[in-house]
Amino acid sequence: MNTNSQNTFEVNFDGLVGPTHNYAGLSVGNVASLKNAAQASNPKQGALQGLAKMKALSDMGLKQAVLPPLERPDVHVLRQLGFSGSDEQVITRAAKEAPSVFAATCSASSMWTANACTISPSSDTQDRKVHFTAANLSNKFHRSIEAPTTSRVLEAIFTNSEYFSHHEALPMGDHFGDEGAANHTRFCQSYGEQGVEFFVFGKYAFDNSKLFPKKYPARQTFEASQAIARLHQLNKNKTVFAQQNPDVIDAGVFHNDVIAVGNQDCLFYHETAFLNSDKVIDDLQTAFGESPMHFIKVPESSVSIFDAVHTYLFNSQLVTLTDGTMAIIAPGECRENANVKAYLDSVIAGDNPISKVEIYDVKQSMQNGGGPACLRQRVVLSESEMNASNQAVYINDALFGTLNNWVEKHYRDSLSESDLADPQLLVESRTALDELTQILNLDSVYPFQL
Ligand code: SUG
Repeated sequence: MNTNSQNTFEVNFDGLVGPTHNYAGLSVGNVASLKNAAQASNPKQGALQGLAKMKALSDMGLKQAVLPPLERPDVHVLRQLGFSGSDEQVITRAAKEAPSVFAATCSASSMWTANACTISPSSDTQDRKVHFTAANLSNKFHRSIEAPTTSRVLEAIFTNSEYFSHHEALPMGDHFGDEGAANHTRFCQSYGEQGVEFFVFGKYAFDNSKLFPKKYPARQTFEASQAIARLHQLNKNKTVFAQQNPDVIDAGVFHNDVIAVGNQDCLFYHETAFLNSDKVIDDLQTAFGESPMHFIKVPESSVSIFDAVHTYLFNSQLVTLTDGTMAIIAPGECRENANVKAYLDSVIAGDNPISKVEIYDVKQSMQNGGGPACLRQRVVLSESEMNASNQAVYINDALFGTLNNWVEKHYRDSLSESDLADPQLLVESRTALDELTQILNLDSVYPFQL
């Protein structure tokens, strides 16, 4: 339990890109995923790109940790679906008889740890514990199979029940579709103080009279967001719910973190992000209290929704640097678009807390619709909570070196659809993950280890 006013940090837990990272076009509503379907991927490059970003943030003096990939192909799920025999036979049969189902069980989508869960820091919760709810990700089959192992991983890192409280994923199904922190932002004065938790949802599941997107699915429901707030024992006056603008979902904004990002007292967002935008901003300021928040509203005339979706400007990380100013950690695509680049230059020059922009190449992930912010889960931890967590996952020079070598040793540098059915890929992945559980001191978290 966090009881005193000790140092409190935001720690970014980035997902390691998994050995089966591939482009299977699995995410309707996610423009990049569909556009790059069937391209060959480079899992090794993807993992190294992610690690380089982690190292860079750690070198900036920020707290950085890593979450492991999940076991793929998911033979356990394929068995549930009626494929039988040895593991090798299960894979071969599934690939032949139900190639689309098989591809879904091979996705390395757990790399986008923003979707892994929703976390509320102890300064926001009534029992003063850090609360975790694994996301059910029920809108996409390939992601709906992530939660059980994600929960085991979170429990292996945040084990001490004196500090940490874990909740099961919400019930499966569209009504309680929950995409984790991709639709959750926390505002605060300093990380250790009670903050405002901001939940953005795509539709009301139990009220068809309300607006909802017409072309693409709304993955997060109001009712799911409310359930998380209840489970995490949040103070009602410090919790704000807002509906995403259905039109932007239909333009490819499948999560709120594709159109808005917040940190401490600052919200950087596109003017079309929310329904009833003015009220949303008022609600946030009221919950935040007297001290004025910084609302950086980006007009369509400066950056169009199209450019926002294609460059992932808002899927940047907004982080507080050691000097107290903020930096935008943006994907390489933002530098390649003249409008977006010019806008970013103007943000740095403007009257706001953002002092610099750092660009990282995470193209392997971007081609599946995952930018810098998708790749990380933010965990606000006090010193004693950090000390009570598994120390082996925190990035330092030694772990960075070990993980780079581990990737070089186990990962392929090209993967196409037909490679996924190669039983040797399963053997390689399991060998890699077995070694990783030792590196990260995780015990047995994967189905093949249980
Ligand atoms: O859920 N892409 C992921 C991208 C998740 C991005 N996360 C956040 N915005 N927080 C998704 O749509 C594509 C997989 C494929 O097509 O192979 C995929 O799952």
